[in-house]
Amino acid sequence: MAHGFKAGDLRIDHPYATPTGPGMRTGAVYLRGIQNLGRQGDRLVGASTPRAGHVEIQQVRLEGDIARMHSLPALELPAGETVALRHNAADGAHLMLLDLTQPLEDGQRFPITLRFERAGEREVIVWVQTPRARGAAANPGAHAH
Ligand SMILES: [Cu+2]
Repeated sequence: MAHGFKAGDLRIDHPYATPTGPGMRTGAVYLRGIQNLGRQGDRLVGASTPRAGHVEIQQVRLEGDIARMHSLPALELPAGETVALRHNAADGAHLMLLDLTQPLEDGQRFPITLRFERAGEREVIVWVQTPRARGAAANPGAHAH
């Protein structure tokens, strides 16, 4: 099961989030992919959701053995390419939800508004789901910040 959205030339495939534990103040939203079918590049420049105080675009970078998250001003979406934001990518990007209003629970759905430089704003629905297989276990503590 998957869901998707359109915003101009962009195809936004399956926004999802992993459940958070009680008391956790941060969560992460991922996307199976953002495909840019246009002839010009676009950029994801921000996001907001009623479930969090604010949202940062973050990129994981490996520094030695340690995965650190860096805030990005924007995520490039080159023309003709698909950019994935997967929970199990070693160097992946994601949308970090800061100051969560309440824990993200398996099965919940909530809106997030994505802001693109060219395609404008688009509200999409995030599905909270426990990753299949060993996704979460393969990357323990990735969002312990
Ligand atoms: Cu993060």
